[in-house]
Amino acid sequence: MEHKKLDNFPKDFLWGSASAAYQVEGAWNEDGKGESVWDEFVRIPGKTFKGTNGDVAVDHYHRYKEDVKLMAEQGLKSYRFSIAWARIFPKGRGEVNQAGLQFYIDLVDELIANNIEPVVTLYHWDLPQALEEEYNGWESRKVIDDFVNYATMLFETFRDKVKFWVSLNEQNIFTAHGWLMSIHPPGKKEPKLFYEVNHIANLANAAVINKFHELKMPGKIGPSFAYTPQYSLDSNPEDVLAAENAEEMNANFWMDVYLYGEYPIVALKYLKEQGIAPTFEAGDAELLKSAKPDFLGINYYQSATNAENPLEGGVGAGEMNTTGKKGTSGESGTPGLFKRVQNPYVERTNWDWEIDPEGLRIALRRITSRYRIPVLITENGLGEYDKLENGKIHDQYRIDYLSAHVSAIRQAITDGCTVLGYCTWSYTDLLSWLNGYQKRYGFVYVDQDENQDGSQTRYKKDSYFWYKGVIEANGANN
Ligand code: BGP
Repeated sequence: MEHKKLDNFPKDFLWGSASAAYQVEGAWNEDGKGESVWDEFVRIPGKTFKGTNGDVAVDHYHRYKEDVKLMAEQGLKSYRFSIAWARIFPKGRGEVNQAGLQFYIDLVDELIANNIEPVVTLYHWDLPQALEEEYNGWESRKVIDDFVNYATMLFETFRDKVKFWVSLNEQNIFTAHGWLMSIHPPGKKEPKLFYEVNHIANLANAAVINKFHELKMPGKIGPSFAYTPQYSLDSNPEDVLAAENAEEMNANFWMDVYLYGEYPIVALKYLKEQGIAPTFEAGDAELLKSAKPDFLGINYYQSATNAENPLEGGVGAGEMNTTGKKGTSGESGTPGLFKRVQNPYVERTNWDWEIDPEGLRIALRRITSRYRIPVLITENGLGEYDKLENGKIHDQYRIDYLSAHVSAIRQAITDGCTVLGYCTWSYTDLLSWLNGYQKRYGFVYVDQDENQDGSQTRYKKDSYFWYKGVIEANGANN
């Protein structure tokens, strides 16, 4: 669809940027914080790039004022960050750790004092280790009450200050990486359990959204879904069907539950045939149906292209590129459903992520057509090597990437999509879960590396100044 004239971004559009507690805070055992599953997992040899961990990260816990000052100077309108559950409840529930809570009260106050809208993620993967030990965390339905209890505490604390809440960050990623691919905690490869865990996470998400609405919280809540729109390699009907399979299993399987309260028919039938469908207990269907998110958060990095993958002899799970050596990711797929192939029309990053701004427009369009819900883009960005030279970082490649995505959002808005805001990933450079510090995303460079002994000095990249201009012009100059 081509437009003669583009709509403007809405006046109150949230030009933002994002982070997650484990990736920026450091201070992993300070002020009474309990351990999280990530604090444990990173200590297993071979799990992360060069054994990096978030013990110190980029020291945001101690430098948050400096970071907020940088945001304010840039004119940032919103900052999305997550709260570490184990700072609030070191054992997952029970006594509140006031010192931990105070950190977030101070951060929120600092943001508000600088006219930056806080967007709070309740859960960005750092489950208290105590709950893992007590009942295997997300594998038990007990986690639902504990999650609601933790969230309620935060709702009450921040009722008048925080208007945007993200319930779960990338449920599809933390469950798949944790229980299918064994690359996130708890490091399992058990398909049946994966679908059970994911179902429990769906219930927890629904319960928290309902709680938010029951409490008549002034604001909006929704999950953040890692949406990778699926394409067909070509018009071969077998490949088109493979792309449909991928969209059903990798996208609708989550978004339908969030927004319709039901799993998609085809996906559920398939899982039943395989004997790995989630178990429904009394009340589950009603709970899922009753919860209505106010917006859908999406984290968009790339699209995926699919071809037919035969049941006999087809491609299975592949290796991810966590080294930054282009071309090292293997083929991957599910025999009988789809296999992911390279898109011949788009470039890839050094980590083999496909660069496809149009895919963001397609994502927004599909969501708008299927669900008619406003979208908050909660993550989008380019992970690349950056070079610090005489205090400067000339990251034109990042500007190109972000600029093309901003244009795609404007096109989508003109198409009729409601987009509340755009949070880039990430604000400062930070620890990439599996890729250490060499894969950088920030507007602000941080002197930190895999030896984890950097000075932590912050430097503004060229992209910092570019985004400042975009915000000033409310996207009109992009
Ligand atoms: C998303 C996560 C973020 C962040 C980002 C970049 O999946 O929500 O926490 O890590 O991806 O991914 P990576 O660090 O693997 O490059």
